[in-house]
Amino acid sequence: MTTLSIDAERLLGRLRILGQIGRDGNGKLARLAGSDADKAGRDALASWLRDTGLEVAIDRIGNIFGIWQDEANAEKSPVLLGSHIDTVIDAGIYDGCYGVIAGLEAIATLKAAGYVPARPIAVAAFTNEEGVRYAPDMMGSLVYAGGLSVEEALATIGTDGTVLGAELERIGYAGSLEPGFLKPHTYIELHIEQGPVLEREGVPIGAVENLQGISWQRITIDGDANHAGTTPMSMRRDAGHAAARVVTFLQDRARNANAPTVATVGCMSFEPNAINVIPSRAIFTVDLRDPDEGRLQAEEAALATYLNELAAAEKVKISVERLARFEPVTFDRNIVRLVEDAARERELASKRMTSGAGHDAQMIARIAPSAMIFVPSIGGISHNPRERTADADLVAGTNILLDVVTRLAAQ
Ligand code: HGY
Ligand code: MN
Ligand code: MN
Repeated sequence: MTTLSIDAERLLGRLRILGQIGRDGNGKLARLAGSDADKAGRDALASWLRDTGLEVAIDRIGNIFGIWQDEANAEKSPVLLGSHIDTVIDAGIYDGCYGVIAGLEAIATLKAAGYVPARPIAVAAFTNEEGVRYAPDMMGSLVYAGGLSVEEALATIGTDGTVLGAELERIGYAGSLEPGFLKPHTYIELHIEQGPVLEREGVPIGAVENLQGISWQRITIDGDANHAGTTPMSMRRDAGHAAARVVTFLQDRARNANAPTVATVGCMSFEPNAINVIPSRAIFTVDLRDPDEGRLQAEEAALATYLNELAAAEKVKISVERLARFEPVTFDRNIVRLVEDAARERELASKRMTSGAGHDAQMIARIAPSAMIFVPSIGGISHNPRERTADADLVAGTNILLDVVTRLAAQ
C-alpha cells in the first residue's frame, strides 16, 4: 500500500483556528470545561466532524465522538483516537487540541483515499481533561472508563461555585448517551510531549510506554487574623507563614530526592488577604507526581507527617481534601511497537518514554489496549502561551498516527 500522507495545510489550519477560539480581551487563551469558550471550541470541532462525514455523538458527561463506520464493520469495536480541547488558563494552542485535530485529519485522509477499514474508527474530545475548573483532571475519560460515576462528575462544584452538569446543559453539550457506549478495540493518543526530552535528544517521535502517578490535594490552614504591627512574632498563628513552610518543604524534598518526583503548589489564596493583617487562612493546592507508586505514596505520607508537625509548631489547624489520585499506568506493548515500526518505516527516529503529564489515554487504558505518540515541545514549554511544536513535527506525528490507526483498523 502506498504510504499515505495527511493534508498538512488542513491540519495546521484547523489547529490555528481552534487556537484563536476562547481568547479573552488580553488575547489570553482559556477554554475551561463548560465555559462559553469551551462551547465555541466544541461547536467548531463538531462542524469539522460533520464536514468529514462522521456521525457526531455526545455522551452525558459531554464527551464528543466523531464516528466513521459502515454497515460492513459497524458490529466491530472501533479504533479510538482522541484527546481533549479544553485548556488551562493562558494556554498554548497544542495541548490536547493537536491530538483531536490530528485524529480527525487521519480519518479524513483515509476516507479521501478510499480506504475501507475492517472496523470503525472514531475520534473523541474528552470533557474536562485539564481539571482546572472542576477536579479531578481527565474527568471525561475517567467517567468514560468507569472510574467515576457520571452523576458524581456532573455534580462537581467548580472553583467558581458552578456545577459541571448545569454548565454542560447551559452550553448545549449534556448528551444523552451513556459514557462507555462505544467500547474501543484500541486507543491511540497523539500529544505534544510538554517536556524537554525529545527536543534535547533531537528525536521527532516519542513512543510513550508509561505515564506517572498523580496526587492532587487542597490544603486549608487556619490560624488567627491579627494586627501586622502590634502582634509579637511569638504570639502569631500565621496561616500564611505556615503555608509558605509547606511550599519550601515540598520543593526541598523533590529537589533533593534521588528520584523523578515532582511537586507543585499552583494555587494559593489568603484570607482576609490584606497587607496589614496576619493571614487567618491559607488555601493552596499540592500536585505530586512520580512514575513509581511506592515513591508517590511515600511522598504523600511524608507530607502528611510534616503537616501534623507543622500544625503543632505553628499552633494552626490544617485540613486536607483529596482532589485526584491516579496510579502510574503502563501502555500496551504491541501498540508501542506499532508506533516504533511506523516511525522506522518513515525513517524517523523514535524514543520510548514516560509521560510526565496526565492524559486521557491513562483512563482509556483501563478499558482498552492504549498507547500514546509524542512530538517535541520547543523549549519543553507547555501550559504556557509560548507552547510550540514545529510544523514539520506536527505533520510527522500525524502521519505516524495515520500509519498506526491503519494497522489497528486492519486487525
Ligand atoms: O495535569 C495534567 O498533567 C494534565 O495536563 N491534565
Ligand atoms: Mn493534554
Ligand atoms: Mn494539559
